[in-house]
Amino acid sequence: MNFLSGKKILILGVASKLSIASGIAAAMHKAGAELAFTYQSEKLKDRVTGFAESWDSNKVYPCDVTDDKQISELFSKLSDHWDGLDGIVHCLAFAPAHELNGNYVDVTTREGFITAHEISSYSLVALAQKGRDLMAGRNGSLLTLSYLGALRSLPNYNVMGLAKASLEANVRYMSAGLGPEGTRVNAISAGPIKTLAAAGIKSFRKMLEHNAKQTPLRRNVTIEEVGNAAAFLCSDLASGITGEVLYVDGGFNTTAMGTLND
Ligand code: NAD
Ligand code: 0WE
Repeated sequence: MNFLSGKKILILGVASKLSIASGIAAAMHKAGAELAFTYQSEKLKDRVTGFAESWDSNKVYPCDVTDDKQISELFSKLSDHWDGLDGIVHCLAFAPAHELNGNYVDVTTREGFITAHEISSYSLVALAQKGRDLMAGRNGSLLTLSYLGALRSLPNYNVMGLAKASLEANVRYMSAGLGPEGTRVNAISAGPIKTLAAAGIKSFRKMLEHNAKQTPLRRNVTIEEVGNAAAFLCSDLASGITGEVLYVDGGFNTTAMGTLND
């Protein structure tokens, strides 16, 4: 099904084959999209270049989202090869590790708060600003990844929850700002998945087990499932959807009281 054929899409956040961004790239490639990628630091360059090749792409650029110059240069290099851009997939987040372990009120610092919000939320509008001209008038689409911790408190997610709340508000304000020129902005709120970003988190395995047991589908979701929803949201099949947060979490967010009858 080539429902993304002719679409040019930029994906940020591939770090390993387990990355949610990799699941999205695979699904979009399968749907016929032309892809470009970024890497955060030189040590990821060769790895991301290899992944890009496997999805028939030779477009791989550096972009640490804390650096305005790298964001500007990304779109200027992209525009040397592409006359337009149909999608940006923002699949990245960061908070200092020590703020993702312990009582939120004990462990939160001004610096960690600022870092988490800058990398995980501000970067979405920064990318949209610099990519705007390339995307305008093409019914383009921006997509980001969120988590239920934006709305509910849960152990250890801490300042990342605030950053995801900001990110989801960013999606709504950006959809209002970019809607008039035809650009849609959405988020997927994914259930927990074992990726590199999850590997460093204390008791993540326990959380995955608990989550699977308490979810309507009785299992955790996969990067393939997130990828398929992402491909849909960035396609013309989703042309009426903007400002939305779509849950790909096996139904977890819709329940309370867990699974008493099991
Ligand atoms: P991952 O470790 O594979 O990806 C995180 C990416 O963020 C990496 O590619 C890393 O290079 C990038 N990154 C961090 N700081 C950056 C910076 N300053 N500039 C550019 N890139 C930077 O982990 P993942 O789980 O695939 O995370 C992708 C997104 O999915 C994140 O927004 C995360 O919050 C979200 N998410 C993850 C889960 C989960 O359980 N894994 C669930 C819901 C949402
Ligand atoms: O958004 C995330 C994780 C994002 C993340 C992960 C790290 C680990 C390494 C942001 N910053 C860092 N910083 C590091 O130094 N998720 C949705 C996955 C996740 O992380 C958790 C979770 C879940 C789910 C942390 C605590 C509790 C639950």
